[in-house]
Amino acid sequence: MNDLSLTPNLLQADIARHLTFTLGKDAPNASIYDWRMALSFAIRDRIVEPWFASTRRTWAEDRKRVYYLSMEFLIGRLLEDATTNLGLRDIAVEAMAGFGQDFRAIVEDEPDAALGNGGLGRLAACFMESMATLGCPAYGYGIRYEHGLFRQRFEGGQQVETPEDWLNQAHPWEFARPESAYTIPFKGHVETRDGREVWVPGETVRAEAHDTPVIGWQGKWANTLRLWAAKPTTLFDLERFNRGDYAAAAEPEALARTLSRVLYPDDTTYQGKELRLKQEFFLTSAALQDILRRYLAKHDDLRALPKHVAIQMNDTHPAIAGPELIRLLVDEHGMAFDEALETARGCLGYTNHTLLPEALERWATFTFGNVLPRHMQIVERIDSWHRRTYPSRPHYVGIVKHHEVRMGELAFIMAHKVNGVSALHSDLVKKNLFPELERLHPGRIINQTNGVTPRRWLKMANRPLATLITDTIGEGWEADLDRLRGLEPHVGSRPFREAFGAAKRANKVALSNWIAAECGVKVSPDALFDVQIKRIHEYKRQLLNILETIAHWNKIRGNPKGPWVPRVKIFGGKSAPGYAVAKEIIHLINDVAAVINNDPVTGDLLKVIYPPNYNVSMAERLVPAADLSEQISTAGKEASGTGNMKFMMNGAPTIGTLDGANVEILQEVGAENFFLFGLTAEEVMRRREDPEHARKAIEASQPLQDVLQMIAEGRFSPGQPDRYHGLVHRVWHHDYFLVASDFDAFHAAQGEVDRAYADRDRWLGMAAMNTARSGFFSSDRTIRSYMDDIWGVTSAL
Ligand code: 26V
Repeated sequence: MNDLSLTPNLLQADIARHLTFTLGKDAPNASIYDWRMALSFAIRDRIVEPWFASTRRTWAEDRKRVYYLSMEFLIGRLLEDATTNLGLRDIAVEAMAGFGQDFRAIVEDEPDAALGNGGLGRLAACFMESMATLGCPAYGYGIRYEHGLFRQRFEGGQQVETPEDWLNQAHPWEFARPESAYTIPFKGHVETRDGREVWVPGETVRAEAHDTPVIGWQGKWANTLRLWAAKPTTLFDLERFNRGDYAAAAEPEALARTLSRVLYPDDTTYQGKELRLKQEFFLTSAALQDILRRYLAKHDDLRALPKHVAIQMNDTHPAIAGPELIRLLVDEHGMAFDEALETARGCLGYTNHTLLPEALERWATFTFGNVLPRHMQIVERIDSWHRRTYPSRPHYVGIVKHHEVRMGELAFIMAHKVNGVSALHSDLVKKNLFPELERLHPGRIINQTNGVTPRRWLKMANRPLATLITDTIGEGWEADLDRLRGLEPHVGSRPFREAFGAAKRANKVALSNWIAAECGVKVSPDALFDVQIKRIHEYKRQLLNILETIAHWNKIRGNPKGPWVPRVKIFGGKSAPGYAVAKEIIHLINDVAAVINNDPVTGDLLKVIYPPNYNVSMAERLVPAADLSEQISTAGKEASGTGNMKFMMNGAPTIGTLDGANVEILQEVGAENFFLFGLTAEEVMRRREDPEHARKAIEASQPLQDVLQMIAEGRFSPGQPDRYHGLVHRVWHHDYFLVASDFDAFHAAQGEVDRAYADRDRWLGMAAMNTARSGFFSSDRTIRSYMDDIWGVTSAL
C-alpha cells in the first residue's frame, strides 16, 4: 500500500543509513553509483513487507499459483519503476534533492537488465508487472544470464557487437538464495532396473536461485522473479590446483557456468546448438523441481497438481517441461505414465509467438537423445500415445519426424491450452501452423491479444501526458485503463488538444536535446517525429521505410521551396550478429543518414537519426516523443507487436499494415485515426504466386525505380559504389517480403500523414484519440484473460 506516512525526511534517513552502513561510504565521497545503491536499497526495503505479506497469504489460503517459464525477461531498469509503483516518486525526488542529487541522473545511472531479445522478453516483463498489480499469485522463472543482449556500436555505419556486462556492478534488486538449489542432470544413459527406467546422468550442474521481487501498482501485491544461476556440483579440483594446474582445477566450474553465461542473441533463425538445449533444460528442470518441492510441502497427492499449479510456456523454449514433468512424476514419484501425462497436461499452457518457419525449434534426435536420453524415450512415448489415442492423425503429423524433435508439436500436445498473441495471429496458428492438430483438438487453440503495462509505458515514461490525464479524468486510470475513454469528450475542446500538444512537445524537446548530445545532430522539436524501433528483420521492413525516406528526399529536392512538413526519421534496433541481410539494412540506413543529414538543400526538412544500442530505456525516451508509429511488417508475419501499443497509448497514430495487433488497434481507434496501407495477409499469399511481382511493382513505380537506381549507383556509398548491388538485386528478384509491392501504397500513406500533420488541430485530435482508445492494450486485460481462460486462477486482492 502507498505509504502515506513516509516523508522525504524519513526516506532521507533510510538513504543515509544505507550509504553509511550498507555501502560504507561517507556522503562527501559518495559517487552517483553509491547514491543510486543507497536509494535503491531504501526503496527495496519498502517492497519487502508487501512481498512477504503476499507470499504468506498465498500459503495461508493455499492458492493456485501461476508459473511463467521464459528464457527471456527483458525488464530494463527497476529503480524508477519500483518507486513509481510504490507512489514514492515525488518523495524520492525531494529526498535526493536534499542531498544535492538529481533523481533523474540517478535513475539513468542504472544499467538495463537486458535479459531478452525483443518482444517476447519484454512481454514477459510486462506480464510480471500486471500479475503483481492484479494480485495473481505468480512466479516468473528464467535464467540469470551474466551477459544480456550484446551492446551495439556503429563503425563506419556497420553494427559491431560487444558483450553486455550488467552484473559488473552490484544488482541491488535481487536476493541470492544459495539454499534454494537443485541438481540438473545431463547426458549419460538409461538403464532398466526391476522393469523401471533409470537415468544415469553423465554430467550434473547446480541451479541456484536469485529472487527479484516484482511490486504491483500501489504496492498492494508482490510476486517473485526467480532467475537460476549455474554453478558446478563439484566445486574445485584441489589436487590439480596443488599440482599447479590452475586452469584444469577450475574446469568443472567454468563448464557449469557457461550454462548461464550468455543470452542467445539470434531470434531469427533457429540453430540446433547443444548449449542452447542445455540452457532450456536447465531453466525448465530447476523450475519444475522447485514447483514440486513447493507443492509437496503442503500436499501429498500429485494427481491434484493441476488444481494448484498453472505452468505457462513462453514459446517452445521451455517445451521440455512436458517430458520433464512426466519424468519427475514417473521416475521420482512412481506415477503411472498415462496418469503423469494427463497431470502434466492439466498444468501446462503454451503460447506461440511466431509463425516464421526458420524460427521454429526442431532438435536433431541425435542431439536431443545425447543431451537428454531419458526425455528422448518419453517424447517417443508421448508421440505414440497421441497416435494411438487419435487414430485419425495423418501420418505426416507428429512430434518426432525425419530424425527431428519438433518442439511446437510437443508443446501443443502437452498443453491443455495453446494461444496466439493477436486475433489475426491466432487465426493463422489454427489455419497454417497447426491445422491438423486444431482439427483433432478443436477449442484448444485460443487467442490472447498481447498488452503492455501502462505503469511503465505511460505513467512512468511520459510524465507530462500522465499528469494531463490525471488532471482531466482524475486518478485511477493506471490500473483501469479503459477509463482513458473518459478523455474522448475532451478531445473536441481546443484547450485540451493544445494541452495534449504541449505534453507531446515537452517530450520532443527532451528528445531533441538527447539526440543533439548523443548523435551530434540538431533536430527541430516542431518537425514530425517518425519512429521505427524494433529488432532489424526483413519481415519488419525497415528497408521499405528507408527506401521511402529516399523517395521523400528526392521529392523535396525537386521543389525545395515547397510546403513540406519537416520530418525526423528515427530508427532503432539491433540485428542478430549472424543475420547478414539485416546488417546490410543497418549499413544502408546509416549511409543514407550521412548523406541526407548533410544536404544543405533539404536542411531541417529531413533528418535521419539512428542512435546505437536501442534498448528498453531508449524506448522509454523515444515512445513518448513520437508523432508517428511505424508498424509496417509484411502482413501475416508480425505475430502481434507490442511497441505498436506503447505508441498508441502515448498518442502517436500508426502508419501500418493489417498485421498482428495492428488489426485490433485499427478497430479500436477507428480508420480516421490510423494510416492504413498495403496488402492483406491473403493478398500477400496470392501476390507471391506471381514470380514477377517485384519487377512489375518496380516498373510501375517511377519513385521506386529512381531510389533503387541511386542506391545501385553508389549515391549513398560513394567510396564503394557496388556496396548495395546485392541488396538492390534482391529487391528486384527475391523480394519475399514484398517491399516493392507495398512501396507505392506506403509512399501515398506517408503523403496522407503529411497532410494530416500540417493541420495541427486535426493531428492533435487524432493523437489524443489514440491515447483515449488504447485501454484495451493494457497487459492487465491480457492477464485477466489468461487467468480466466487458461490458468483458472483468481485474484488474491
Ligand atoms: C526465437 C529463438 C529461436 C531459438 C534461439 C533463441 C530464440 C529467441 C527468440 C526467438 C523468437 C521469439 C519470437 C518473438 O519474439 N516473437 C515476438 O513476440 C512478441 C510477443 O508476443 C510479438 O509481439 C512479436 O510480434 C513477435 O515477433
